[in-house]
Amino acid sequence: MSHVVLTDANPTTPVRGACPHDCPDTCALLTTVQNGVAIKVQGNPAHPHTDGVLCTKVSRYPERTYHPERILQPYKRVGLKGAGQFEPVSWQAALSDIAVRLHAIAARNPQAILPYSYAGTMGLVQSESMAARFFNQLGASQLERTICAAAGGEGLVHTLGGKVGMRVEFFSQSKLILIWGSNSIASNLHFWRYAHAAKRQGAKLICIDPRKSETADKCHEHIALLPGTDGALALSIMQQLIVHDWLDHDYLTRYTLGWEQLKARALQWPPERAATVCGITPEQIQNLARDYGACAASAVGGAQGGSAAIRMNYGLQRVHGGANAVRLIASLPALIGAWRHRAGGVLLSSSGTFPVQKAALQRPDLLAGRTPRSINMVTIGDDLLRPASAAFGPAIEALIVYNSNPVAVAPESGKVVQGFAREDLFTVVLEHFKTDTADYADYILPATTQLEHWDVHSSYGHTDVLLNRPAIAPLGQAKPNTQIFRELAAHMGFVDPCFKETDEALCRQAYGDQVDFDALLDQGFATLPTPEAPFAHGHFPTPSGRCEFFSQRLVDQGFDGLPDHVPNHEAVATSSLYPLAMISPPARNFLNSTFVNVNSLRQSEGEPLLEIHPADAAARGIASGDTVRVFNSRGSYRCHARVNERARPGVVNGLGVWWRKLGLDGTNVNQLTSQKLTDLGHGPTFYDCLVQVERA
Ligand SMILES: Nc1nc2c(c(=O)[nH]1)N[C@H]1C(S)=C(S)[C@@H](COP(=O)(O)OP(=O)(O)OC[C@H]3O[C@@H](n4cnc5c(=O)[nH]c(N)nc54)[C@H](O)[C@@H]3O)O[C@H]1N2
Ligand SMILES: Nc1nc2c(c(=O)[nH]1)N[C@H]1C(S)=C(S)[C@@H](COP(=O)(O)OP(=O)(O)OC[C@H]3O[C@@H](n4cnc5c(=O)[nH]c(N)nc54)[C@H](O)[C@@H]3O)O[C@H]1N2
Ligand SMILES: [Mo]
Repeated sequence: MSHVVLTDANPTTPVRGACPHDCPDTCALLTTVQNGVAIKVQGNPAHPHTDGVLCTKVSRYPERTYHPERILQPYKRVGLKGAGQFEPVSWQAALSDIAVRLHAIAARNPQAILPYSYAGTMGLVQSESMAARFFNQLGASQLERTICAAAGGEGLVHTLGGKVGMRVEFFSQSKLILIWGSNSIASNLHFWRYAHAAKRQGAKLICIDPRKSETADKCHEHIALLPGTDGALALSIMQQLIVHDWLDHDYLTRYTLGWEQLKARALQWPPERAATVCGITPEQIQNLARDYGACAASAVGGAQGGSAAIRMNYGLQRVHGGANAVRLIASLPALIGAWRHRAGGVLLSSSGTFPVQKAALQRPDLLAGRTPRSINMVTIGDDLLRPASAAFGPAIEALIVYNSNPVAVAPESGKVVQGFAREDLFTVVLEHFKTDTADYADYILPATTQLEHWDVHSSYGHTDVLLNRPAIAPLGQAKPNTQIFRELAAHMGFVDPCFKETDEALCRQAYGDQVDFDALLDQGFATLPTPEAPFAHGHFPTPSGRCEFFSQRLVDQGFDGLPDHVPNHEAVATSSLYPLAMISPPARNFLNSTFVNVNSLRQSEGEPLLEIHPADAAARGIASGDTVRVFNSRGSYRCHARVNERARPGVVNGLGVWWRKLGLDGTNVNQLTSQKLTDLGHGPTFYDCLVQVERA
């Protein structure tokens, strides 16, 4: 293999890597190493999507890696659960004790053991390879990994046939771009660069978001609808396209399924009705539909039409009707034939494009016929508190957490904390830092960062595979997740040879012969061969091969076959006690709860804030800087108010996701969010949450 071993002999050759964070951009990194120390991380200029540019957060990656509070050796709890008191132990002592504890539980019922992980690293190897093998061999409960994208993913699968869509680079050629439920400048910067290029060439940009985000500031128009009303807006756009005949009839006939039924439903949504639901004006809907319809084949009098593109992001599907809203929005391009152009269509996620060899990495065959139950990560609060029952199975007795910080990020943290605080729960946390979750561990095991291990990546915002080489040796006694599970497997007596495979071997297995691994080794990235306009002639990966407005698969599962507007569980104006809707979108300088402890980034964000509209603030005697109490039936949270028009009337924005222990009273916004689920996909409803606010 053509390893570029980075030693002091070639101190100036940067090491090629990949950003591991949960972000659509999956950037190619170049790390400069001197004397074995990573001194700088930059974007790789050779990778077209990264284009040499990183976000502020990731350019601080060395500051995070060499943070004085990095966990660099195993720790064992000495104080009460959650008190955060630990003493150092050796790896040998930690792993043998953990193995003894897990053995004892597994002997009664392995399903009492639950892995809890998400996307702290998106790398295919450090997320679900050795760890998945370990838990499959054990026969532990499976985790339903739903906390981010489950509803939207289902919406795409039942409309387009998969997590597929436009190629992101072609947004630079679009004439109209709807940025829908996405604060791209904060959360998808490298998409924004394409949108901005289109803007410079005269494209119109429209942002659809309850919050006047940094991205809304830079668009030509901003439609500040109420949270969870996107489905109603999409239906009303359709109604307008129909009544004005801004349609591509040829595309509808050839390449879609269920048009007559969808048409009948959409006609029930004139702008006046939708405007009331969405909290906007009928004119805003008419104008939006006119701009979109102007790109239809019939509107421009030819078969081609103009190129209208939609960039959705997951912000709009964290509500009860999230999947239905995504179904409706993903249907729009077919109405006007936008897919005929490479610069038209919709993109929510590209992850379905990647030929990941999941079974090779995760080895479900190790289950050997056992079918353990699945636990939804969104309801971890309730599930940790559930006793054994016939329906639930055994109570959860052990929790192994890696790549996730559930005490901060899971909804209804009051319950989550109560669960983690159980003295009879055995908890192991693999981490870089003493997070809110690590505070509740019995053992904290030190994990390596992306600069210290191998990995291979797909992306959900572009279609390139990236390789990550280690730039530096593991710090202290830290080990890659894979190595920790390899060693734990040995302590458990697991003898399958797959527990001996190296990280480099796993990197090769991730794509098997679907991707030229030597090219990856040479260049650091490889572009998947995908068509420029994937659905110009239908070929949707649905059962019918058409864009499915109507889904027989959903009917078979007992759902409505057609998408509809599904109101929030907690819709505005349905509670006199809690009259305000709260959304909690990401803060620009954090990545979920990652980076909150990096001083330079925390200083940029300041402190946990609640944005509130001047009218809502005045009605409560609240001024900017006041400490406020935000509360509902699930809990109460204190922070400072920022009175401004980033918040629309009736909606407050609690930017997330802060570490609880760095907040004013040791809580964060998730003290208020609920464990209620989405319409499809069992996803979370973080942005479907009513609250009241008062001066504290
Ligand atoms: N800087 C930064 N980047 C990130 C993240 C981060 O935490 N910080 N998180 C990453 C993760 S985990 C993901 S999943 C991706 C995508 O992450 P997303 O969370 O989808 O990120 P945003 O693009 O910020 O989109 C959220 C936007 O949706 C808006 N929104 C909230 N409710 C609604 C609604 O009901 N309708 C509509 N139309 N809009 C709504 C919010 O106000 C916000 O501006 O980004 C990733 N990128
Ligand atoms: N209120 C509210 N809550 C939210 C959201 C919101 O918008 N509002 N967003 C939701 C979304 S979209 C998501 S995706 C989830 C995200 O939730 P999580 O996936 O839990 O994301 P993070 O909070 O970033 O925590 C990841 C942790 O993994 C650790 N880590 C990183 N790399 C490694 C590694 O290689 N090994 C090990 N062992 N650990 C590692 C990091 O140090 C970090 O503490 O949060 C959700 N929660
Ligand atoms: Mo996410």
